[in-house]
Amino acid sequence: MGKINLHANRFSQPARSVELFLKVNNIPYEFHPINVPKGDNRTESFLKINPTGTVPALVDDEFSLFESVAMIQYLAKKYSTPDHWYPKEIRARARINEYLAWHHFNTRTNGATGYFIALFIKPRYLKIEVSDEEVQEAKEKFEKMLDAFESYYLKGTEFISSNTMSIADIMALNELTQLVAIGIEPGKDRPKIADWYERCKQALQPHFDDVHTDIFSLRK
Ligand SMILES: N[C@@H](CCC(=O)N[C@@H](CS)C(=O)NCC(=O)O)C(=O)O
Repeated sequence: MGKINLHANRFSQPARSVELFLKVNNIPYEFHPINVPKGDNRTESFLKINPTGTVPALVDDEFSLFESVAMIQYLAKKYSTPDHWYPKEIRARARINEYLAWHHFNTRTNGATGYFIALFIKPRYLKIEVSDEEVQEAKEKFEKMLDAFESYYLKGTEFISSNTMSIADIMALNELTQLVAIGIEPGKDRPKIADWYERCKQALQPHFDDVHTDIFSLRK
């Protein structure tokens, strides 16, 4: 079996999710750095791998794939990773899929990434002025997402809709960590989320710290 090739960078939440899944499951891979600000994701060779021009992208021999969730599901099947990551039992899997479908628009776009864009990408990286109203609106959407996350997905379970850790937790953890890197604590005044965050982080060590060195450098 050849090595998996991961084209990515560690500032990207979905890219870190795939890399963490590879690491925690001891799947051999080669990391190909893609510098988005420099435009590595718009080169002809990268667009052949991923026509959408986003990171991460995965190449396994002649097979290439974009979309982080699809990659992790592919890896779980190909390497028969422990069942808890993506349970085979139909209803347990449906619960994980339910979160994964919710994730992109809620945890990510409308929640954590929206707030990260308003607090960091626009003002500090793109040097675009952001009004207080825009920040407030992004914060409210973020808090609304956390309300749902806490009251539904963590209702009575230690991990997302389950008492064992799954790929849903990895995806969510990386989105929320984007904000942790700029000093926002999603678990502040939300003990369930704080406990969940710590539980996931500990379960993924030492890999969690390893893949987060770049994004945590934003704190300095
Ligand atoms: N739904 C995609 C999202 C990928 C994505 O949006 N990646 C961002 C970095 S976090 C990116 O590559 N942005 C560069 C661009 O869109 O040009 C996934 O989960 O893989």
